[in-house]
Parts: sequence; C-alpha cells; structure tokens
Amino acid sequence: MELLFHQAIQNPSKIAIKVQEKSFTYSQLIQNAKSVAALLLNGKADLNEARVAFMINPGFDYVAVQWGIWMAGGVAVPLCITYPFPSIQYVIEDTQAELIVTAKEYEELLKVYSEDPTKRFIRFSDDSLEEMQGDLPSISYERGAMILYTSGTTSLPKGVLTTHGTIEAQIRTLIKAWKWTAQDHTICLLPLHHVHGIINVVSCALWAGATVEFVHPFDARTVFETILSGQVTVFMAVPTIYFKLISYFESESDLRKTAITESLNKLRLMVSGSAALPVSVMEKWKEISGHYLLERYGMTEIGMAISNPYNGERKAGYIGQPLADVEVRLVDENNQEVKKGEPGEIQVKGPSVFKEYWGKNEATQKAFTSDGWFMTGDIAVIEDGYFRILGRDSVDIIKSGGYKISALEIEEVLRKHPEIQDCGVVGIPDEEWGELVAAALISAQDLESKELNTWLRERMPAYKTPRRYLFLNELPRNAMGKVVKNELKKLFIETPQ
Ligand code: MLC
Ligand code: AMP
Repeated sequence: MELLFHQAIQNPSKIAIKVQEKSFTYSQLIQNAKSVAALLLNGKADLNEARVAFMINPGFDYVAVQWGIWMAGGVAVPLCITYPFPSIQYVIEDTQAELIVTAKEYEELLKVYSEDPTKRFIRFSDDSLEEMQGDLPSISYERGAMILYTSGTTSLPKGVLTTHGTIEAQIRTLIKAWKWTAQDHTICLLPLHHVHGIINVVSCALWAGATVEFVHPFDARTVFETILSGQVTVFMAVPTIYFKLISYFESESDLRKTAITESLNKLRLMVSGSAALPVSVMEKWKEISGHYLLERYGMTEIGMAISNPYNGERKAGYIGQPLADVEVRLVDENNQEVKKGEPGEIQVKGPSVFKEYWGKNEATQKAFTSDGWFMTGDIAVIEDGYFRILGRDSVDIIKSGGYKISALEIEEVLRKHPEIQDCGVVGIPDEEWGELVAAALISAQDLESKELNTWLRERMPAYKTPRRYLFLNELPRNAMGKVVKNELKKLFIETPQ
C-alpha cells in the first residue's frame, strides 16, 4: 500500500482530513499511522496478516488506525459502530481477530474481550501514541489487507478478503476514471465498513492527496452547510441519501434554495451507486444541482466494475460501461456469453476482484466459474453500449438504503423468537429506501411490532430490522413446500398498511 501513502509524503502540510472545525495534515496522518503501527507491532517485526478488528468513529483516528494496521502488516477488520454486540461478536469470532482496537465510546460494548487472554485489547487514545522507532515491514501485493462483511444468499454474512494488490487496483481504476487530483475535497458521510465509503471516498481521496471532510452521522442540513462552505469538489452517496437531500432541499426557503443550488453547481463530480438510482431522483437532482449524477455499479467482492463516463453521456437508468482493467461479461445459465442485446448474469475478472471469503473455501469456490470469473448474481442487458441492471438472480437478497441484506439471515433470527412459528422475509419496492425489509409471520398470537423491533434490534443492526409485518395463517408455498417469495411480495404490496 506504499502508493497510498505516496501523495501524503509528497504534500506533508496539506490538509488530509477535516472533522467539524478540526483539520489534520498529511504529515500528522502519516506520523500517527506509524505510531499506531508501532503500538500494534509491540516489538514484533511484522503482524503477518493477524486480523486487527477496530471500532472507531469515522474521522482522523479511524484512518490513522487503518493505515497503521496496513503499515504493520495486519489485516484491517472495521467494525460497524452501530452494530449491536451479537453482530460485532460474529465478526470478531469469524475473523479470529487477535487484536482489538477500540475508541473510548465502545470500550464498554467490547469489554468481554479485555478479559480474553487470547486477544490483545487496545484502548485507543492518541495521547498514548509514541514515535515509531525502527523499520516497518515490507508488504507484498499478495498479502491480505482487509476483511469487509457482506450478506448474501447464505444466512450468515461472509468476510470478503482483499489483498494490498486488490485494494490498489480498485483505487487506481477510480482515480483514473473519475479524475481525482490533490485539489479535490470530498465529503464522507457513508459508513466505513463497506467499499463505497472506505475505498471510493476515503482511500481514493487520500491516494490523490485530496481532503476528506467527515460528516457523521449523515444529516442533510450538515451536508448542505458543508457544501455551502464552498470547498467541496466531489460528492458520492447512495440513492437514499440523494432522496433525503431532495426532501430537505424542498423544505428550505427560496433564498436558501438558490444559495444551495449555486454551491452545488460548483462541484466537479457527483456520483451515485450501491443501489439502483431511480430516474425520478436523477432528474430532480439535475434540476436542483445542475448535475447529471454519474451512476456506477460495484460490489464488495469486486470494487467498482461498471460506470457511466466522466466525460460523455450519463444515461438515466443505466450503469454505464466496464471500467479500465475490469473485464466484464454477460452469461446465460450455462456460463456461455449471451447474444448481443440479451440479458445475462454480470461476471467480472481482473486485479480488483477479491481473494476469498474468509474461512469459507466452499463459498469461494462456488462464487467463481472454473475459468476464474466472479459471478455477481446481478442480471443486466447491454443497450446502445450501456449496461442496464434488470434484477438479481436471488429473491433473498435485499438492498435497502444501499445496504445489502440477506432475507435468510433475518428469518433465522426471527425463528428464534419464542412466539414465532414460521416466517418469510422479502424486500418490497420503496421510493426512499430502494427496498424495505418486510416480514410475514406465523405466530400463536399477533405480536406488537414495536416490541418485536426492540427484541430484534438487540440481535441485529437497525437497518436490517423489518419495516413492515404481516401476520398470516400460512405462508404461500409451492408444490415442493418452498415459500414463494414473489407471492409474498405481492401480498405485502396488495395489503394496505
Ligand atoms: C434506517 N431506517 C430505515 C432503514 N435504515 N428505515 C427503512 N429501511 C432502512 N434500511 C430508519 C431508522 O430505523 C430510523 O427510524 C430512521 O430511518 C433514521 O435512521 P438512521 O440510521 O439515522 O438512518 P440514516 O442515518 O438516515 O441512514 C440512512 C443512510 C444509511 C442512507 C445514511 O442507510 C446509510 O448510510 N446507507 C449507506 C450504506 C452503504 O454505505 N452501502 C454501501 C455498501 S457497498 P426510527 O423510527 O428508528 O427512528 C456496495 C458496493 C457499491 O453496495 O456498489 O457501492
Ligand atoms: P454489496 O454487496 O453491499 O457490495 O452490494 C453490491 C450490490 O449492490 C450489487 O451486487 C448490486 O446488486 C447492487 N448495486 C451496486 N450498484 C448498483 C447500481 N448502480 N444499480 C443497481 N444495483 C447496484
């Protein structure tokens, strides 16, 4: 990852990170990252890919710790700061993290690990950092760098292991495609345990020697205030965020609207991704900001693969064309390339594709064809040279607010509720969230959804909790006894709330 630090070393006095009124230079970032590396190494020469789980709020310390882990030769495992303990525990246990780094705010949540003799528990505070003495290990491209968790067609989330080489390829592609430079200034409002926030926004900006301004948690007013300050050049978000920004904009006075529009006009690039961008949102945003949003397509396992052009026509409803150095093909059920104009599964090959699902050999094997193409499960068609997403091959994957959610994972948890005999979870279309998680329940008695939500939120992140419930006497099943999810979706859509 030396190239990631290269610009930073070249421009030591430049502002790397801004958090509210505080600014941090690249020199401070490099220095703190090296001190974190020293702290983690604790006298060792190399962490040799030990997993280091860390729970820190987005901002300067977060990046310093992540860079420190990479410098010390560890594998970074970011922990989502809004997860309840069982979800955190799953990640720590699944990665067999040997080191746990926590900010003060999360010490209490993670305290069982402070008593675990197999783990090193580090209470992070930059006061405790000491200057790095000696050399840092030299890290080859093939070595593991990061594990991000993604939900899929299995009930348990899978850890996606990327190497230093993978991450570098993912960043390089985007630097070139979207023309990042050291003059850029971007806002980071996305969570950092997913590629959109950590690769597309933070790592690309820092690779280019630009400034990242953290606005966390997301709040539309603060986003507009930050843009009104006049420094922002690049902005990236999921469609739900654009939807929320539009709603907020519409509630503003005419005077404020004019000021916001003028400052948005000055940005050089606005990107949308992680979920389908509704054409209505794209058109409304064009009216407000003067920008045709650049829509692109990616996945935790592959980084970004397909993008509308930086220069050239950005087509509403389309994800664009394959990015440089990313091979993309559309295939039928037999892995044969489809004829021109026919729909097929998107498969991807290239240096930005992940190495493996951590500890899950079988799942890794199943995810690739025998000749090394990663099977995304997304179905698309090419029209006039632009890819258009048609859907997914699995009804059990839900995208809500840009988060990928497994219906099976939610069903597993729901089935543990003492009153629930059976259940079926689906995603139903929603303008704001893309899809909403909806659960059909068979229970001895109707449950209070408020109580059920409280019970669920102790066991899973808020964004996975169902937003609609339907109490049924039986679930729609086919002749094989399998729940017919499309029937269930219809039931939700047809049943008034
Ligand atoms: C939260 N709420 C939801 C919800 N999530 N309601 C319906 N569906 C959901 N999915 C509810 C909360 O319970 C709460 O209600 C209210 O909305 C506000 O909650 P919040 O947590 O404060 O929401 P907010 O901060 O507004 O979050 C919205 C968001 C967030 C869009 C900022 O969802 C987000 O950060 N999404 C981005 C995810 C992301 O980075 N994905 C990229 C994956 S990588 P109440 O009633 O409880 O108060 C990838 C690859 C690629 O996909 O291509 O990029
Ligand atoms: P994740 O596993 O969270 O990385 O989510 C990746 C998935 O998000 C992809 O497999 C797609 O289904 C979806 N996705 C990402 N970008 C887009 C987009 N622009 N349009 C539609 N779906 C998208």
